[in-house]
Amino acid sequence: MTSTNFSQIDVGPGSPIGAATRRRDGRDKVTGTARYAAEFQPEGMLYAALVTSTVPSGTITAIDTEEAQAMPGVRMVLTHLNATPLFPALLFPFGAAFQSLLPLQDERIRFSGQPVGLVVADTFEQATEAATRVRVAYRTEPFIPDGSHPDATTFGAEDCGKVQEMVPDLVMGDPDTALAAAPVTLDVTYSSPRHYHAAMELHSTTAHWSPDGTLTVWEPTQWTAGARAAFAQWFKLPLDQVRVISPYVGGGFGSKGGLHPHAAVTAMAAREVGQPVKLVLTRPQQFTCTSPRPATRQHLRLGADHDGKLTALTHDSLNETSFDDLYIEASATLSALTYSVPNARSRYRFVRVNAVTPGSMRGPGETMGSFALESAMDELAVALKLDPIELRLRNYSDRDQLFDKPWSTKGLRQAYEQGATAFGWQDRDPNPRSMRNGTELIGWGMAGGAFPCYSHPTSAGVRVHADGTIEVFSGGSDIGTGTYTLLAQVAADVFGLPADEVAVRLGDSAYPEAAVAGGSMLAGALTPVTHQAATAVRDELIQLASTLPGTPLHGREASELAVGQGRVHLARSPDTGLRFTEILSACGRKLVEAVRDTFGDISEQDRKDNYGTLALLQLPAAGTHSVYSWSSIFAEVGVDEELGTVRLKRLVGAFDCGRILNPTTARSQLIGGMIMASGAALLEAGVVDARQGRLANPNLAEYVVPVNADIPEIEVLFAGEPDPHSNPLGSKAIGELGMTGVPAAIANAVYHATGRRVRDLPILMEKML
Ligand code: MCN
Ligand code: MOS
Repeated sequence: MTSTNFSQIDVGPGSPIGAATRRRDGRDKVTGTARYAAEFQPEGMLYAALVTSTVPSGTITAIDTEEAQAMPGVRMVLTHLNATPLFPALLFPFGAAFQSLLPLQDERIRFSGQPVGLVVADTFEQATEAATRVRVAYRTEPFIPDGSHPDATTFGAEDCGKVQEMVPDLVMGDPDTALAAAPVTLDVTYSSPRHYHAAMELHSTTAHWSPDGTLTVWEPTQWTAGARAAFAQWFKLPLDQVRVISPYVGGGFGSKGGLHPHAAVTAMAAREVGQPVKLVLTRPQQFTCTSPRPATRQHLRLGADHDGKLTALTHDSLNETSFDDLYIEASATLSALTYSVPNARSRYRFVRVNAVTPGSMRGPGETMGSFALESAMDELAVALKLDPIELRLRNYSDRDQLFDKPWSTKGLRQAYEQGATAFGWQDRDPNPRSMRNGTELIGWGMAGGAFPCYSHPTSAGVRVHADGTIEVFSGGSDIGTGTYTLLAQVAADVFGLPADEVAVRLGDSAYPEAAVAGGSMLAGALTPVTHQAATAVRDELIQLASTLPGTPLHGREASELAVGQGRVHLARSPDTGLRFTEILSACGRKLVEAVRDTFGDISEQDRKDNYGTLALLQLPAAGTHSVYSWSSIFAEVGVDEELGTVRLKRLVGAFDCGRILNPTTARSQLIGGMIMASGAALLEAGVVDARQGRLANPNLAEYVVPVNADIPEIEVLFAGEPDPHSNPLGSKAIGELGMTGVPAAIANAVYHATGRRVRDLPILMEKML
């Protein structure tokens, strides 16, 4: 499939697609009836507690489980001494394992917090207590706590193999020569600490082996097909012997895009003990053994002429990774295409640290990359005494120069305009420290952002039952985004019904496989295929109706018939028709069903296998056009002149995301992203205890995320139009877009308020002194 060999789905004026529709799972969630993965209790279920290493590097020299084993209710203590073999699972994005670490397979310790044992007991309390009695002795070896350690060594793309193909170093023109010749230059470095997803729902695994060797796992996941593949690989099972169930996800933000080692060891325990086992990570374990956004250091050089036209740009991005794996935080990739610049280069380097393998966190790459690029653009605007929007307009790119393709649609100019108007940007005094409110210095800053629109084949099914119920079903996830609501809207469009008359079932690998709710691509992949499946069902109902003798529909051409309000009727005379229930009963059918997938011609096995990998992920410029979402962010901060406290006062975001499928859930996504990114700007930092080589604040008391009192008024504006090249419904990515540009807009506002440029996140009060 290329991004142009589809025809657009016609969305008529009153269609439920695009209508502001409240999230259908909202009530179930706030009343506690939505059942999350950890709330399933298979019969005979036991509880597990994880034992994790207390040293960052070395080997286990002895492990004493005797006391734990003798505790009441304890059924099993698994360590590397009695664990059974696990087989390697393919690593994300080629598979769904986020870490190559196979837990409890040897005595080696790579990071503090690494799983070293699992206690299984009758109750949660017994398991938790017994886990504290497992005594582990270590021989500690030298370790690299973080990238600033003198023994830390950095390395580059040359060693990156397959993963590197995903984000190659990019060069256009001759940036070094152009920089040397540029009349105005900027050479700056930005940095950011480790960021943690801090989802409300803890990671958990509930594993159940049937006597026939089938594994069922309740696991909160953004990708049931990926999770199924990873379990199948760990245990060398055929895909159809694994089922992953995850109807709701209480926040994933990337951390539940793939699986972490604790899931493997829980399933192993369930098999060994012969009963279902549930493990829920503790909050500190969630920090230390799932994969966070790594710390970054980004070096940017900009060259421009006196009018502010960029002549050169280089972006060198460094991120931490683990000793086991190479994780690329792709912060530099978009820098060479965001603005029009003839000479550009982006490049990656890495530093290995003794910490868990990092992973995707909302806007991986784009969030911190846009912090660096959009801060640098602000610094250049200051140096040139240009309005920051004006500088951006002078470098507006009308074409993807990196991949040499036209943009599909680009509403960034409109986004600047709408955002600036809503914010009141024209009243800004450009001089730092020029605006105040009592003891507070007021600052206004802006930034832009872009987010790639990926696509991936996906599938969904639609059924009409004999009782008239209409059901959409797919393995896709709703992680709080609105998938349930969207798919009801889409089916409702096809059947001419209100959206709340459609049932939607998601988050079960037994349903048709879907792409990951990741890379902000699921809505764009799943809504068109659901439309196709619903249309196929509708067409079959029409066809069946026309075969029913003795009815006014008998013998009619499909073009003479239409569907609406649960009926097939004469297109010209809507009162003359048959209910779906009547049609099914007259034909003696239990249901009419269609499943559609967008893989095209591919064998059944290849199709199944490819749902567990992102190897066929289609990049934004894969088709005839380059497809991106765009953002423009405006922030107001107040900085207390005496105390240095920074308060966020106002945020306005204007976004081009193509067709908005549901303005209510889309707005909620964008607000959520903006809030999360303001946490990165002002509050969030994983603090490394360099002496112990471990995270010093693995909890929500000391890893500070924004709460209601930190969040001001946020305004969201839509500046796009349906995109004929993104997918048949013309939507573009939203889920991560709210993150991009926000940290820079806030940092730029802080500069405007105070004259202080903070290049190291978060912007804490001590950096104001
Ligand atoms: N939408 C829309 N119109 C569009 C595109 C999307 O109305 N043109 C709305 C829909 O409500 C859709 C939602 O935005 O359900 C997100 O769609 P999309 O951009 O396709 O993103 P995904 O469905 O792939 O969701 C994943 C994305 C990612 S990658 C992260 S990380 C993230 C995010 O969504 N994590 C989240 N949003 C999150 N929201 C919540 N509540 N929790 C998370 O963990
Ligand atoms: Mo989102 S970080 O791509 O799951």
